[in-house]
Amino acid sequence: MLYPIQTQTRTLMDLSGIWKFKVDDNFQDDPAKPLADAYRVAVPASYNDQIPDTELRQHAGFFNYQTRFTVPNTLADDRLILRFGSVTHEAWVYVNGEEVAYHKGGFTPFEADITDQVTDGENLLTVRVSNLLDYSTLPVGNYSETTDENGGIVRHVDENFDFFNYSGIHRPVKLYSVPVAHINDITIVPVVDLANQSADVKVTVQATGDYDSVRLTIFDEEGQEVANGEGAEAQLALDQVNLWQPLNAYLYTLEVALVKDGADLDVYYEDFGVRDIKVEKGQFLINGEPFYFKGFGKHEDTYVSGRGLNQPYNVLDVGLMKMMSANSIRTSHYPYSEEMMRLCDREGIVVIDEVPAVGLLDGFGFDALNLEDFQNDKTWSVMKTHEAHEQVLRELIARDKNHACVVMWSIANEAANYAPGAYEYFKPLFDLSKELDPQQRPNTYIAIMMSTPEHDLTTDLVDVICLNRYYGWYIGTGDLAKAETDTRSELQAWQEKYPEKPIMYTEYGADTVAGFHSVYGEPFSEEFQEDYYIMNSKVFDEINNFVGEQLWNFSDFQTKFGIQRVQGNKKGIFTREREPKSVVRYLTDRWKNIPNFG
Ligand code: GCB
Repeated sequence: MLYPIQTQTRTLMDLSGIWKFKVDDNFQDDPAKPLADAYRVAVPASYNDQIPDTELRQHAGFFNYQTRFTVPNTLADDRLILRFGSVTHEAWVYVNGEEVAYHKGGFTPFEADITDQVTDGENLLTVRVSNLLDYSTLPVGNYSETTDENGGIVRHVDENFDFFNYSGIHRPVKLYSVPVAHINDITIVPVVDLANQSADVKVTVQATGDYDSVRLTIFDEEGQEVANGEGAEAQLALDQVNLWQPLNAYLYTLEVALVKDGADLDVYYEDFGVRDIKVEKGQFLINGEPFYFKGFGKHEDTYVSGRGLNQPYNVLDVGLMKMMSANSIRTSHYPYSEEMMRLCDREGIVVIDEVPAVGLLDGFGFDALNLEDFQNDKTWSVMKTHEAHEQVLRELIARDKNHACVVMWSIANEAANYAPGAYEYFKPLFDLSKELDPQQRPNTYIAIMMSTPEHDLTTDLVDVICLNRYYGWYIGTGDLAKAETDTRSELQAWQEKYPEKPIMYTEYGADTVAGFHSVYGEPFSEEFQEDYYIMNSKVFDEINNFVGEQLWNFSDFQTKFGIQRVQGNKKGIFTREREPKSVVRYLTDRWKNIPNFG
């Protein structure tokens, strides 16, 4: 799916703004009529933190959003496409009362051709949204219903994960025009010849309508033409190629034109980077060199916007990462906005791209011991997520396949990979990822603490062993000496059992309340957080196949209520406002001295 842009043949209109918003649990509002008694909220953003009403913020159920738009009559000969960057988690879209789109899954884009529904003058756009989650959705939620005093249904979602269930129209709503003959999709696969500093760029174009030919032109960053070709399937050669490198990005632009009788019917521009990714002999190679991941698990989480697109925060976050010599993120625990992915391409931030497969555990909680009855774990008989899982993988790869920044797909975060049935559940998904990804990137899942070398049943599937570990925090809280021994012996065991597989940490951290200090280095203090990271770093440096450290979390973030959470998760090394905790200085010094390669 192409990102919506304006070109000489396409007009792009942004429907962001203040929309009407109203709870409608009993489906009483008519999508063809103006919403009465509605709140007003900004779109895109989560609705939750925009209205100071506790019940509404926590509400589980159905909502209606509504706005109006008009279409310039200069576009009368074109097709009109309405596109949502994401609506969390389920959406029904109506134009002038007629349903034009339905989409389930809160983190990927969808669109509809609304040419036939649009009228002259004002059009009414109504979006019905549900934020309900259950054992068939991703992420996974525990769903239940009770009745109120009038016999009405009251819905409840208890999240099977550790982030607030922000919802609403989270990403931009765009209306764009395309000519009748137009480009639908472009796939770019750069095949690099490192020795000769050249690349063959394989291009596939999908288009609709009546056209004679497809013209392809590649421009460098100075706007100079460096290659051209013709056809819906073509291979273009680049000499003296400028590689896309971590923190040193270089992007080419591919211009695709559909041509008829010598005239350009439709034109689209897709930026891409040329780089080579391989996993070999315990190393993660980018452009032939062993890469070391330094960075973060994150969330899309900011004040007021909630999980909604917040570009200034994205820009600041990337700036702070660069300030610390970090080079990578994981899009924990769902696909991030297309705008963030484009920014990472531009800034050279390496991305592990994750589907929203989080909560695949029967019995989520902070007491890891609850999950240790491996044989009787029922996760894979009670989960009904298979269909949703295939869909999110298809949609993520379709959306992100051309991004240079994406170096690996993460097929789940902290699932019950140790429980009977895990292999049977995951094997088809790993196969599907290989089938779908034109660039054949490595695949992984992110392993929870109970997935040890002894108990994990699915490690054979992954290219890189990615571990979330909380020794000294959830296990042996405060005892860093024991944590060090445990960390070392587990990492050594992984390395012994899988000598060919690279190993990295994708989470490790300790809740830290900014401004709490302790001469004893007690848990929750800034001193403890620093000691904890110093201990982990020391062990990492002893392990040969250890290819990276992505800590948890970049910044404090909002969660559901719980006695382990003080207005959210405080494992950020930055606060939610992005003020640094003391450990930022330690990590900056460390990361400045660890090269990206080597
Ligand atoms: C994890 C989860 C993450 C939580 C984190 C924590 O393992 O992957 O979503 O926020 O632990 O802080 O407990």
